[in-house]
Amino acid sequence: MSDLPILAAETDTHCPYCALQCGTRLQGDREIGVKVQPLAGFPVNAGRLCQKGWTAPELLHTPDRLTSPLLRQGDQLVPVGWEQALGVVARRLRTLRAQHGPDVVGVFGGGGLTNEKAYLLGKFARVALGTSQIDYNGRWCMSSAAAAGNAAFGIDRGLPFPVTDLQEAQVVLLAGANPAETMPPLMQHLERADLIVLDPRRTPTAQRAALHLQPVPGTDLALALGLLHAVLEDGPADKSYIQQRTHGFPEVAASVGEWWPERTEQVTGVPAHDIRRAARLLAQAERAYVLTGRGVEQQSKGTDTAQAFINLALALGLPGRPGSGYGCLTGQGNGQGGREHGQKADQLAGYRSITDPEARAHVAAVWGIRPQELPGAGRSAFEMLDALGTPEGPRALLVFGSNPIVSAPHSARIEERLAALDLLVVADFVLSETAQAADVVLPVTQWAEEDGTLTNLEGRVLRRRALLPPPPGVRSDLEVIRDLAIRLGQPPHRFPDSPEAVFDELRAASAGGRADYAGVTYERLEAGEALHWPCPAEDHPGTPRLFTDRFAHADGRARFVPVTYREAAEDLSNQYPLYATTGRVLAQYQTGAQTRRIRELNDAAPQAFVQVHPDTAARHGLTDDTPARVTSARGSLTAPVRTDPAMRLDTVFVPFHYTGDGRANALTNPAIDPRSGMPEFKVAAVRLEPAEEEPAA
Ligand SMILES: Nc1nc2c(c(=O)[nH]1)N[C@H]1C(S)=C(S)[C@@H](COP(=O)(O)OP(=O)(O)OC[C@H]3O[C@@H](n4cnc5c(=O)[nH]c(N)nc54)[C@H](O)[C@@H]3O)O[C@H]1N2
Ligand SMILES: Nc1nc2c(c(=O)[nH]1)N[C@H]1C(S)=C(S)[C@@H](COP(=O)(O)OP(=O)(O)OC[C@H]3O[C@@H](n4cnc5c(=O)[nH]c(N)nc54)[C@H](O)[C@@H]3O)O[C@H]1N2
Ligand code: SF4
Ligand SMILES: [Mo]
Repeated sequence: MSDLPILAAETDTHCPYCALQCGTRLQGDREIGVKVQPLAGFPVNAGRLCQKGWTAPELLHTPDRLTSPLLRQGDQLVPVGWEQALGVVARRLRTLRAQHGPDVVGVFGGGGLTNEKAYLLGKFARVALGTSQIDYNGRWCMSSAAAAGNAAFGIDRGLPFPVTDLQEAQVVLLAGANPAETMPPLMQHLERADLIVLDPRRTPTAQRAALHLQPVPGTDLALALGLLHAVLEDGPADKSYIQQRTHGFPEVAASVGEWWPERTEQVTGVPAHDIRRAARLLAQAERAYVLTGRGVEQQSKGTDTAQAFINLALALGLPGRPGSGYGCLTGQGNGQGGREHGQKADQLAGYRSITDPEARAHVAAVWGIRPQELPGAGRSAFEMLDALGTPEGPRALLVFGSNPIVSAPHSARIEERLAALDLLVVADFVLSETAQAADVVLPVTQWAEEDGTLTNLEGRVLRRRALLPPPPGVRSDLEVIRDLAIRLGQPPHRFPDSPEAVFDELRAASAGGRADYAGVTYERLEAGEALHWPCPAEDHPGTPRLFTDRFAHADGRARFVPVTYREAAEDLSNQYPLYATTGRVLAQYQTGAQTRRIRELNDAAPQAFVQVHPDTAARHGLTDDTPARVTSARGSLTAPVRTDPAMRLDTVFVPFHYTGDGRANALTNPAIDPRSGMPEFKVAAVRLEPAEEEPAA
């Protein structure tokens, strides 16, 4: 036997993937294998897991697990020791910084990182590197709903209520979300409600709906304005709520005046009578929720669209009313916590603004530096990647927890920018497509090998616990960040690598901020307390439900924010006569870096496909399983056709989990939302044609 620490053969933790963070009990070890069960008594998944959760342990044994740092020599990545790898990185970073100043180094984080990692990465960027150039993949995920939520409520927590509250609802509007595939165990909480689903496709979620509205991709803002118009046709639902709890209703009511359902139908393709029916279902329900997902948010007007759905919810008097509310379904494992503690370009821990002098003074004091030493706000995710290797942009990039070669919009452009760098460093546990392009790859621990906390979609702080010791040769992200910081001249005490020590510092840094974790401790979490932030003191019970008495703006009221319709960034043309939209399937997660390595999942969803109406397919000389080429102004993909008579005639859908010929982001438009930095993942103009050759498997 080895001298590795002996760990419990049974551990309660959470799934490595999505923001539902289903509770799991793990049993076993590397020799006998690891088994997973849903954690009894954890109310979020209440005894269920999806196929990805059930098969997650296989990733712990993946044969191509990285266990040694890799260094580029020509076109090869060659195994080297940690000393050499970190020495090369530190030396090159120091030289570049001496030549070009601190902003020459960029950092790209991820919403799957634990709170501790996200916090320490943000501190590392600002303190050890002194760079303003840090952002993360959550910009492509939560940023539109976050910006709209902050404007309306003064705070951004995906769901301001526990998921189990949804069980009380009579009606739930799901705008651009497909939880039957993206969060299957959530569906049990929606069983009693009438669902209204807005989605151009008849998804498994839409199949369960009482009413399915199929808008033209990218027209949801008009649909939300039309729904509000229809609600107001019958008179606002709750005048006293609007008077006592909100500001700005008259302006918003006036702004939807021209959005008659008949006019909305012309723009969105959704029949006026369905718009009125949806409005009535919502207005007549005593308890209802409006929930948004990436379908409406991942647009170049995603923030205004989310804002319009919030305006609708406020006009119905939902936010803060028992058994009712507005929320956005957060995506990545730590999509919530990962957007609170400073890996965002404009942000410091505790959801503080990096441009607010008081916030800078508070965080600088916790970090033992002077506020003037903190850099200002940097570029948003796509803007930073787009600037790599240009005279103005970073010449080195450190990536922790993302695979942008597959996930970034307009991937050909991003590959070109990454290739123009002097130094690309990727920390990962598998050789992702982005790691394959790196100069240095650093092998790190994965979920069941590490401790930490994540914050799920309902703002509940959860403990990730290690079952297994990491394989030899592997370090945690925290250790890597600390090792690099020390090599860059930082005092060791400033970069602890014990998760609990980092969390205690995060608590202090977040204290008094919008996302206040000061009262959350490992001890309380170990004792099984359900702690939702804000939790400002150790004797504070946490806040499962926000907005019951007041919203987070200084005067306690929510804001109606008027928004105006605008079209998608790119219109259809003779050359590109169809809409392409993108999204997810049940059996793959994100860029597939993890789930394409799991046999059962890969068997279930082995490759990209082009989902299209059979008539549209036939018009282009295509039928089921024939290889199709989809081309936009930016690039093409090739994948087999999958016909679906419930598709809109003008729309094709491609999942974004695949690389090579089937990479959906070859097509996507990097036009970004001016309020949030969100790219237009959900609308591109394309043409469809038979592909000459068989697509690669
Ligand atoms: N299986 C699986 N589950 C996941 C993930 C995964 O990769 N795989 N990822 C996790 C993450 S990070 C996230 S962010 C969530 C995302 O969860 P969802 O938001 O549910 O996922 P998407 O499939 O991106 O988009 C939802 C739906 O939007 C529809 N849509 C496309 N264009 C439009 C449009 O213009 N308007 C409207 N109204 N709808 C449109 C798509 O057809 C799709 O069905 O899922 C999480 N869970
Ligand atoms: N066309 C299109 N593009 C999209 C979307 C879409 O709907 N359509 N959705 C967008 C959304 S919502 C999201 S969230 C992004 C996701 O985009 P990405 O974040 O790029 O996707 P992942 O596959 O989750 O990549 C995470 C990588 O980090 C590694 N990893 C996981 N955990 C850790 C960790 O703790 N530490 C380290 N160092 N590495 C880790 C994984 O192995 C993987 O290689 O994609 C976006 N891109
Ligand atoms: S729903 Fe999300 S958290 Fe739950 S098992 Fe599936 S992937 Fe894991
Ligand atoms: Mo996401």
